[in-house]
Amino acid sequence: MPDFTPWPEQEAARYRALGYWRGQTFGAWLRELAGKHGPRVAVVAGDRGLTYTELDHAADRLAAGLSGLGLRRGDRVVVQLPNDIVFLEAVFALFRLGVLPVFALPAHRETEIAHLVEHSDATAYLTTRELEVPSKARVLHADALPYGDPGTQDGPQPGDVAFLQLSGGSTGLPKLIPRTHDDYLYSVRASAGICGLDTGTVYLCALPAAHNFPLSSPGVLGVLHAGGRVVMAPRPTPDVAFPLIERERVTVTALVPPLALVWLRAAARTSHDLSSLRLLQVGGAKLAAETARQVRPVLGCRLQQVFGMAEGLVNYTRADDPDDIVETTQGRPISPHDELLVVDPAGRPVAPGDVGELLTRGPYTIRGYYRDADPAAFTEDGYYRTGDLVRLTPSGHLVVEGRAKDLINRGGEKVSPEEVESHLLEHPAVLDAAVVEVPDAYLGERTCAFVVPNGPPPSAAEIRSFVRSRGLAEYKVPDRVEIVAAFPSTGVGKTSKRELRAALRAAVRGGQ
Ligand code: J2J
Repeated sequence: MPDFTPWPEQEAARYRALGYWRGQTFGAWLRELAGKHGPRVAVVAGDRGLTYTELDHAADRLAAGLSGLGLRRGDRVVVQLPNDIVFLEAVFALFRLGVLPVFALPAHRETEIAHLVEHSDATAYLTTRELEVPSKARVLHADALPYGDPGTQDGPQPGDVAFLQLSGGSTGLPKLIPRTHDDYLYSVRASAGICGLDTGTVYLCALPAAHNFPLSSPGVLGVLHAGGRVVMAPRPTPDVAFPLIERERVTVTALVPPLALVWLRAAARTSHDLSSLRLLQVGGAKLAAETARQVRPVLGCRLQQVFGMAEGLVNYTRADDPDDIVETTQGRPISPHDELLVVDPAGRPVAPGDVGELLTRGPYTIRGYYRDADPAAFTEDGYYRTGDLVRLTPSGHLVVEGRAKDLINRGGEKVSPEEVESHLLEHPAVLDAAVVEVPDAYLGERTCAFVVPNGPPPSAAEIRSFVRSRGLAEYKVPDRVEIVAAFPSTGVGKTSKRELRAALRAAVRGGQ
């Protein structure tokens, strides 16, 4: 079983010839950045900061220390760290060794971490004492990492997988996404260019740094590419973020739509000086046009919509797009070599402007998941089936209209109904379970678990605390629980989620 599905040689050759894949690893890239921007501050967290030179040296010394612990090229390490300097030190140290970070989120708990450790055969779990959950893996604590004397290690190749990112996953458990040095660096460089980053950029990393959006769109890595400064925010809420914007004169940040709403409300009555902000990126879930239109008047900065996915394809609205496009579309692809198809359920292209499922392939979109999990997510000719329903405007911009996949987007946090259902079915009083989304003004969508009891019905609180006790991230705990006698079924006897959603909408309208 190959760990990773390579691009066909012909495509790879083309991406190299185009200068997209430059044959550079992350380790070499950081060395080059240190050469160009050495004394500039690369990252700030709390009252600590590191220059580019210091970050480069820290990565070398930590790589040596980790090598001393026996970590070797090709190994996997689950990394679960808060937004802090150690995140960058650890990730670059692992990159230098050719050890693959598996990017867990701070919200993950023991069930998710156990799955990541097992599925990636991880040799270690690198985390902080605050975030650590019980695990069978060897634990490396962020406050006790070994820094050694740099030696020469047998590093990775640019075409190797650099790390494993997590999929939003419509199947039960998150799938792992293998991204190579070559392909990811291309998306980072191109994103930094599109977003106009330079040495004057000060980026507030408010979302969890390991997520693909704040990591690479253009995110932390894009800012380093431009010689700018990353400011790590321990939390994304205005009480933490606004003072940091004022203190560090932050120019760019990235948020999910619910946070953008919270910021807009708080900014209208803040005493903090937010005037340094030039650009607010919003992505991860659909941004309402009404919210989009408030960004400039309230925050005094430009808006950029970002529609991306850890599997690859990222779309941005551009600085020179008319306001209407920025407010009502989710942008257009990074690369002229991103290939997009909008297809009907039979896989045939829809008429221009019609809604269909988005398929994509290109220079930074994977051709298969780690160890070929879920091959059906790719077409025979290598397109990734995004599961997103979109339409293309005459200007070539994408508008996200819905989903073809069974996934709930809870304000940018992705919840797989199948995963939550599998836990609900473990409850002794549950005969059957179905999880669907409920429209929500703040999060866009919340989750509702419909439960058929097999005896005296359990209470909603009982169901929720049961899911929590299974060691799942809090955002997966159903927001609402409905006990029903039976499920409506489709013609073929499957539970009709469509009817459950309709019942919920009727209940919401009825004020229940
Ligand atoms: C509607 N749906 C969106 C948007 C993502 C940049 C930005 C976001 C992600 C991300 C990312 C959306 N409007 N603006 O990786 O680099 C939904 C789609 C998509 C899924 C991917 C990046 N932006 N989505 O959100 O891997 O359904 O990546 O397929 O977490 O989020 O989720 P994820």
